[in-house]
Amino acid sequence: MKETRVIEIKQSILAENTSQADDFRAERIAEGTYFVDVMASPGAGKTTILLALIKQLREDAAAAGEPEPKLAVIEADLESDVDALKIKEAGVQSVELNTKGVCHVEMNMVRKAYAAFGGEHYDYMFLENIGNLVCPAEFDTGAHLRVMLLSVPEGWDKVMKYPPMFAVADALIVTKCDYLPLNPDFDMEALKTQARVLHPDMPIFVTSARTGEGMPELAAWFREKRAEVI
Ligand SMILES: Nc1nc2c(ncn2[C@@H]2O[C@H](COP(=O)(O)OP(=O)(O)OP(=O)(O)O)[C@@H](O)[C@H]2O)c(=O)[nH]1
Ligand SMILES: [Mg+2]
Repeated sequence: MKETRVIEIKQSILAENTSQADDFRAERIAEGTYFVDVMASPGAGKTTILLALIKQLREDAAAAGEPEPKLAVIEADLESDVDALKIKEAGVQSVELNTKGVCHVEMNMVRKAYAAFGGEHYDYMFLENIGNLVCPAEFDTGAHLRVMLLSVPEGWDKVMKYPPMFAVADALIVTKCDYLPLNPDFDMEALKTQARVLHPDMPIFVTSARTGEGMPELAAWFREKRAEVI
């Protein structure tokens, strides 16, 4: 009988991706671009919270007498350019990254999307990752910060069911909290307890892009995290 050879492809692909991600992080720090990966399930409110955050960052800068922050967004989707157009309408540079069915974003994709900005430097560059609660966890996107959204209509128990995504996140952002009165089953305390099993110090923001609740605190936290490295 012939010998069987087992080749560990997955590990080497992930290791190569992580090494490219480390290079990308360092390059962006050197040019002053803080890169944030926004992850969540489809429809959790990624694009809407990015729009609310853009507004908040601009308002805060104006209130502090600072120049308007330079912002850019990479919009990753399986297909279409709907979200990139929404971001463009807000006057922010955006690139649509169509993965053509691939359920996560890898470094070669991030590089191509970033190159499409033509060498511009930004105060903040955001990635709206593919709407998916499983696959993006495994692929480092070169971001300095990864945040995980969970919307109130999805239910509070997702941390237990999809732990890898929450485990790689630096913060949990509960979205659509204006739906809380309509969803009495949503147990915020149980959600926080579960999140802190994975990350004892996990920052948790309770937000509504619709009402603006939690947006000033979230924007302030992004500024703080950026200031730690840039
Ligand atoms: N009530 C309420 N609705 C929201 C809020 N944020 C988003 N929505 C709505 O939720 C739906 C999905 O929001 P999106 O921002 O498109 O969600 P997404 O995660 O970007 O979706 P995909 O890119 O398709 O994965 C839209 O109808 C939004 O108007 C919120 O804070 N409150
Ligand atoms: Mg979207």
